Amino acid sequence: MRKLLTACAQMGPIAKSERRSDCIRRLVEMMREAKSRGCRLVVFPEMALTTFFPRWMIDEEAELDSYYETEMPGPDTRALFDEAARLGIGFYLGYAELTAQHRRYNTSILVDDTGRIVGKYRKVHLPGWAEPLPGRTFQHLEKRYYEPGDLGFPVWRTMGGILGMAICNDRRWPETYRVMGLQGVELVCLGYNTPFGHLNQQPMDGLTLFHNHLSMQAGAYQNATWVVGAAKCGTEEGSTMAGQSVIIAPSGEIVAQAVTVEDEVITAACDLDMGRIYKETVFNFAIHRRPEAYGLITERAGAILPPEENQ
Ligand code: ING
Repeated sequence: MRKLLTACAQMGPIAKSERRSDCIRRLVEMMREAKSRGCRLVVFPEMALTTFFPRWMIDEEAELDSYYETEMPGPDTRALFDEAARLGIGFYLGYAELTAQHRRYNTSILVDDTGRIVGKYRKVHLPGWAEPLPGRTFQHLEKRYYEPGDLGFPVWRTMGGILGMAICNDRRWPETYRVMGLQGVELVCLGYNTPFGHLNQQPMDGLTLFHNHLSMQAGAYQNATWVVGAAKCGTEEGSTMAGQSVIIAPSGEIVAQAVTVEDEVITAACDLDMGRIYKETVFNFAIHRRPEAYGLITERAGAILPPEENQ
């Protein structure tokens, strides 16, 4: 039994005025709490260093750039890496990345318990829109401020298991987990910032929390993997975001769940061998999957309807 003691560190709101060093202090405090409970890995949210800036139309490029990291670790985040190495705990961290080529990505990294960056992931599925919608209090401009990820969905052997990463909206797409499942993933780290009222549509908006867990529980079960979902939540600059951070077993069962909308650490002893029985039976991909029947999944992006009746 390969137990990976894992923490999911939910964050409450990050104010626009909050400095990176303030966020790092909060992350370090939760990292220490995770270590005090014996954890070897802690998962932080998506965009854990700044407020969720895609809720606004930002015209000034200098202001927009101020939300991105141009180096990782950088002057502020170095303290998080140093503390992780001192404590001997690995972590997943979500942040806005600005590359030397001036490309913008919604990014996460996986750092092992020696403080080494093991892997990087860039969010593939960008929700929302590129131009501000009239009449909305809050926008959702990730398609304006980020490019789709260009790294695919890799997995890495680290901390005694096979770990993968995803970010927020990725969790709603079965392809995300399946590509990692086809690489034998055993634990998916995933941060999210999920505002209520994303579409101003009822009953959909009222089902935000249900759809949050439904997406992750389905992904976990259908790929026999642990899923650790860390929210940034609460009312941030007037926008209220979903919490209910969660640690989900390969069975699809929730084994730990946050109960506040503040900084909160939840933990579980993740047996990385728990998925084996599913991978050898119900979800034995090699003997049950029929790729020859799945062509449309990669051949087309949008649905193409069948011809009208009686044609
Ligand atoms: N946020 C949201 C998410 O996928 C959203 C966008 C909210 C989509 C509610 C659908 C419903 O959780 C990010 N950052 O992707």
